[in-house]
Amino acid sequence: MNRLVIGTRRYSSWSLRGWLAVKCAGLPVRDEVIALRGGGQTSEIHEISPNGLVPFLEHDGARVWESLAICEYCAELAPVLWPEARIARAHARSIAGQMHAGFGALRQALPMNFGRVPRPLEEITQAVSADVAAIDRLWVDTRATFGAGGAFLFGTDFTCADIMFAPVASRFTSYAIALSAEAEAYRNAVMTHPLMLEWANLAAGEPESWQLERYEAVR
Ligand SMILES: N[C@@H](CCC(=O)N[C@@H](CS)C(=O)NCC(=O)O)C(=O)O
Repeated sequence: MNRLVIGTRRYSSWSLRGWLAVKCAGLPVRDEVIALRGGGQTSEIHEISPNGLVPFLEHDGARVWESLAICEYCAELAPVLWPEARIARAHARSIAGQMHAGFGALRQALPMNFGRVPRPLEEITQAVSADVAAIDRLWVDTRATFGAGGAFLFGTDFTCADIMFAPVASRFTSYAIALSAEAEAYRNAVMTHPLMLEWANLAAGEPESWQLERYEAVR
């Protein structure tokens, strides 16, 4: 069975990463969407995915979980998903890993919500501001060093590094986060990537009954 199991598109940032990687690699897999209950309570996922979380990929006998592992799997089949040059590739892997492992304050306070009418949070903690500043700097520095000739972190190709940060671009949009001009341009490039527009469109078509108060009520 070839399938990518994902959660509610409106909220599931890790699913978005897996889905983008699979789409960029052109894997012929069917999307299976499970309505999330949040906080690891979606018991159906436990019967499918070894870590009890989405995304989960099955492709030609391979079973892959953890979004970064899915990115790596897709990049084996579509090497363009990492920059070709060794030093750029090392940087791309480092920042993708940093995103996968970090920026917890930002992820906690600004849950991804594709349906949120963009508006600022009532209050932003210092820890969140520090994450925003670090990501802004990281985007700007990466683009300045490796991004010449294109709109993405490593130029024209949309790599796994862009994929790992794509939900952050969505969060910065939904919560009207102020960025430097360069980071803002990059955020825009990500949000208008055709696959991001496709995801937004699919998210908008999800049943209203899938919406969760805990994410909708974020002030
Ligand atoms: N480290 C995992 C995180 C995956 C994760 O936390 N997925 C969330 C959805 S975004 C989930 O499955 N939640 C289960 C639930 O809400 O019940 C990855 O990179 O794939």
